[in-house]
Amino acid sequence: MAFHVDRHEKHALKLPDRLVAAPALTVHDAANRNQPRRFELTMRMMQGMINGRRFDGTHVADDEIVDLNSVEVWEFDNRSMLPHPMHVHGLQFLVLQRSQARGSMGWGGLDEGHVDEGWHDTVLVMPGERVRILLAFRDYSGLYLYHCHNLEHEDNGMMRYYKVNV
Ligand SMILES: [Cu+2]
Repeated sequence: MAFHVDRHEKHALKLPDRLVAAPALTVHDAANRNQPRRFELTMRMMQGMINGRRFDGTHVADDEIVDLNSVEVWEFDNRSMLPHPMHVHGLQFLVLQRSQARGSMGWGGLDEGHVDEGWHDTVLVMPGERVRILLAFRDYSGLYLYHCHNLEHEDNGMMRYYKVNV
């Protein structure tokens, strides 16, 4: 494809002096800060599972229902031999903590390259690792997906809905 530019356009766009303030959120806002909602990530014959379940349309299990206007800590526990970039729809979250529950399984050192500051919509959970995140379910109720963003894994079942209840 070739582009032929035949006129010059001016624009009056300007960056704002101040960006939107990020909403303050700390682990103390979470009612379950000492008992995270847990999600075990497992693989069996390349079939991905979250808490032993595979994708099941819009069906949500009891432990996949949260309350509107609540703040929660979730923990992804990777019990498989593969990394899982876990993506949560409908919001952005903070990464609180990583721990190597079952050793680094050979990837030790890579963890120093993880950038956990700031707002995320996806967090990489390495094999044997537990990662805790902080989520605020504000503004919107309804059904939202959460899943591994590795195409082979999400297409093989490692995707579920969670529900924000009014
Ligand atoms: Cu995965």
